[in-house]
Amino acid sequence: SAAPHDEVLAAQEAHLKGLADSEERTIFDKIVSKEIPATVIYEDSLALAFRDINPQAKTHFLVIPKIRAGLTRLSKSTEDHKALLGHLMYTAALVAKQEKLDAGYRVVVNDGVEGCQSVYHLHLHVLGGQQLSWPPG
Ligand code: D5M
Repeated sequence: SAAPHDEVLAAQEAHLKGLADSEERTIFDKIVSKEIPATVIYEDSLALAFRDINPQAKTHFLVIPKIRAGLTRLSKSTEDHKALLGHLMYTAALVAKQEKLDAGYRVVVNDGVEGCQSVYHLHLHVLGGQQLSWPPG
């Protein structure tokens, strides 16, 4: 149905009003706006998926919200973000299927300094296409 989708867009707009001017854009905003190129493998009104420039597995792509909406990092999420976060997780599964990762894959969110986050625009890493090991470092 369109309703949850409209809710997410409304929440994004509300966040943007308060946050757009107070936080710097990142390289991912420039990928969304096509100012810099990326290998985009999926796109809808809320989310974009593209291949990681520095792949850590045979298949490695990122899923991001097109509008950051205050989500510099997962730990900044609020109640208002819940529908968007669900959409991103579902999109990761959808694109993993598109990428034929039928034998399994890993979804990772790095948060902050100790999580080794380098780009402060929320993104889900999806890694697969090979046997992975556990735990990560
Ligand atoms: O991961 C940030 C990820 O973003 C890292 O795996 C590299 C990737 N990256 C950075 N710049 C680009 C461009 N231009 N295209 C594609 N992928 C990119 P983090 O979790 O923040 O450490």
